[in-house]
Amino acid sequence: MNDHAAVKAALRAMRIETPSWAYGNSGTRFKVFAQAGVPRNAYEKVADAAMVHRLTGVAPSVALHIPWDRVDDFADLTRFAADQGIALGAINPNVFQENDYKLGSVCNPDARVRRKAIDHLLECVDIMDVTGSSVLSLWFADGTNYAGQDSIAVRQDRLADALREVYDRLGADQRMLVEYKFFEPHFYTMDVPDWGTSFAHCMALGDKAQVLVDTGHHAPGTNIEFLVTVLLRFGKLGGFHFNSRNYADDDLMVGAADPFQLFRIAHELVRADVIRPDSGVEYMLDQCHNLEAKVPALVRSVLNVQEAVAKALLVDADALATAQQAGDVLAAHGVLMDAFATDVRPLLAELREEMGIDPDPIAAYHASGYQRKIESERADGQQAGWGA
Ligand code: PSV
Ligand code: MN
Ligand code: MN
Repeated sequence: MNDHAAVKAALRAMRIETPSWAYGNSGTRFKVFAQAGVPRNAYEKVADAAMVHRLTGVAPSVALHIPWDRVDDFADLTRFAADQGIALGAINPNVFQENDYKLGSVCNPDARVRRKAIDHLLECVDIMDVTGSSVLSLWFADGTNYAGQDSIAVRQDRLADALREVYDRLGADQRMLVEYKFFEPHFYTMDVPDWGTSFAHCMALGDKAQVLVDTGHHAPGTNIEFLVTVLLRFGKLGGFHFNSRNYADDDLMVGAADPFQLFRIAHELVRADVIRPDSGVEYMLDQCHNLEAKVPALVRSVLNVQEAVAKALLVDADALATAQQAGDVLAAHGVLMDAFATDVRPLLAELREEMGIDPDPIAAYHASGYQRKIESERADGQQAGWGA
């Protein structure tokens, strides 16, 4: 696309959801370095997410993790979010942090534990009914550590049964996105280790079940843009958890480790015309900020996604098709590299001015006094949820 007005219109319409847990304290199993000013509850996480939206103009919703973000009255939290100018987005059930889940949640050999896990998933659909969320984002830590520990086959049956029960409970405008992860916390098998397993279950379930691609959940060397393209082909790409990785599930800022990979993924998304907010593909971040300040890190992450998408929108599709058809390998590759090498920051700054926001959102954050305000108002902020 060479028409800058059309590129800006597409970028203006795009929606990127931030995760509530990224605003809380996080760290590694060695140490959590608490930061001043982090939210003490779900309301303050929503307030921070609203600040990211005010600064970027393209992050109008926040994903919740239950029970990390459990509140007494979700209708009240929904109203609070609306007053702040954002909506509550995907609901992420948590079936991995209780002793009962040691041997798994929906795949656990104990029927009582499976029931408990399924009931939590169903409860999360009840919450969606109140918050108006349309996405149930499922990730299962289930798996085994040793050969023979449990039956791989029977665990798949239990998984299918649980997914079916939850699927049947979904409302007309609700979907379940099934995330996969190739290892961790288990090291012999994960019950949903890859996009193929997720895809197969989603195909068996029906149209309201789709695959969630977390960019940090693949083996090194996996070609993510390839699998994204295949999922799109079958209408099974439900959305993303964006982050970046150098080694495993690092959860670093999206676009930090490998901006070229992000661009290559964005190219396939632009080609399939699914950047639009009504495309059915959800763009969500799933990150934690262990060293850097949280709010500006989320702003930076949103900008990184925008920059990758802007470059992808600038790919000369006609020139690319001509070169591909002619079998001109270098010319085709050159078309992509030209777009990737374009400095899109002036275009994005121009877009922000047109949107009535500061062209430099990070500088605007530092000038806003927001960090000073939250540091003085909030004592003893909440840990994101892991290893608390
Ligand atoms: C698991 O690694 C994951 O990617 C899932 O999306 C969880 O919901 C999230 O991280 C937070 O732990
Ligand atoms: Mn994830
Ligand atoms: Mn993860």
